[in-house]
Amino acid sequence: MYQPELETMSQGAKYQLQSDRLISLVDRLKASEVPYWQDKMAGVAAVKSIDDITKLPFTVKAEMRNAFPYGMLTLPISECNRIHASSGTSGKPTIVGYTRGDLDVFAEVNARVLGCAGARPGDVFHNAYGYGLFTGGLGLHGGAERFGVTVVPASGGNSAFQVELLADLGARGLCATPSFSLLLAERAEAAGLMDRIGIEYGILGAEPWSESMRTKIEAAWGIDALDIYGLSEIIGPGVAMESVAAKGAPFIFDDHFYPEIIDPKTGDPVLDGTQGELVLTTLTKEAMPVIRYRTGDITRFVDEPSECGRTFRRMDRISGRADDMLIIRGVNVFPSEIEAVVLAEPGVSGQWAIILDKRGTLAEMVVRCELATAQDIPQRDNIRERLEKVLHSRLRSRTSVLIGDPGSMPRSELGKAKRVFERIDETDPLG
Ligand code: DLL
Repeated sequence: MYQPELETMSQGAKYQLQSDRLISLVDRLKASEVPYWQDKMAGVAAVKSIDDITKLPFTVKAEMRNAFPYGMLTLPISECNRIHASSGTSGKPTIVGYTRGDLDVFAEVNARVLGCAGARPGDVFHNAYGYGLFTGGLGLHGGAERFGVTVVPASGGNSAFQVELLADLGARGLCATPSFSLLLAERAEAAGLMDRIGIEYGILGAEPWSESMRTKIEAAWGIDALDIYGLSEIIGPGVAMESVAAKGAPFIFDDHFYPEIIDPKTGDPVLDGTQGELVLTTLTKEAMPVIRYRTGDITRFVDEPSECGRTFRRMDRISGRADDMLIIRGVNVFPSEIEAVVLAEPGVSGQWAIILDKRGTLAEMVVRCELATAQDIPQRDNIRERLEKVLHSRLRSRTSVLIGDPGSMPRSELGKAKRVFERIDETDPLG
């Protein structure tokens, strides 16, 4: 554990720390002369404890876009040491500024991430998250240096070269998106390098993934595959992380990022254990704090103690973003739920996609995947029937499954995996 005293803090001490931090944050923001903060805090009373957080206003993504580029900074940009940006799908990205102190917290929480994964000082640690405006590469890089491992700043892409580096440099840890980690496993296998690669843990996130995907990644590499969660608007990676002893429910580092889960329609807190939208408040950010940021990510609290002794609040893995939820003939489903079904089949590989065929009046969903190996070819029809049956019972309507030959699905080397495609004419969106 990187910071045993902080990571196993008693609930009473945590409550006091969170309250003190929220009180000073609100006082600081109320005194700010920045127009965004004056508007935001107008009429907001001082808080007395963390329990008063529900009296504060929410923050939504659109406010960040409107404040482009520096409108939400509490300090002049000259007092920031770095900026990152979140990749917006439309329009301008969101710019996030970090002071020296913010970069310290960024490194600290990511050092905790390495501790959760079972890293040891002196490990060679292969970082395949993109370096640049994206927070993944530099965020884990800072955490890795702070923890005391030797970082290989591989960045994204170039999978054939990356597997050689993994073999030659002796990495014990890997961080990447789950989809890229699986692509690397495929490349390593094809290049005959598996025997020379000794990774033991993977720190995988930045995109939704399922337990079935975890099973595939762990089997392909023989590692512990662990879920890391984060978002640029809050800090980047290192908002939440699973530990080896507590797979299935990541710890939210709630001494820095205070979590709430609300009903996305009413904004009211949901009953503990019920799914809703994750809302986060940064308790310690200097340059660009956010209060009650509506992440759009859907999860629920998991209030179970963990064997590793960490006392952070825990959540379920993120099912997806509220905007990514599909409504198939009136049934709501997240792409990650489809993934869980498809990848539970040992005969299919980890590559899959959903095609929403919009050529007719009612959109049809087609699930596309591929066989894992040539030995699975005789099983193709059986696998298809099994998958269609399970999807039918989940979605209460018929779903077609198309299973291609091994290697027939397109693979992406960079960024986050795209899983949902629309088909509007005769062109196959998967090419
Ligand atoms: O993806 C930061 C990050 C880098 C996290 C490396 C983990 C590892 P953004 O590009 O701003 O930041 O995207 C944030 O990605 O709101 C979620 O919708 C999604 N996301 C991130 N991690 C997970 C995860 C980085 N473990 C957005 N599971 C978030 C599911 C995730 N979704």
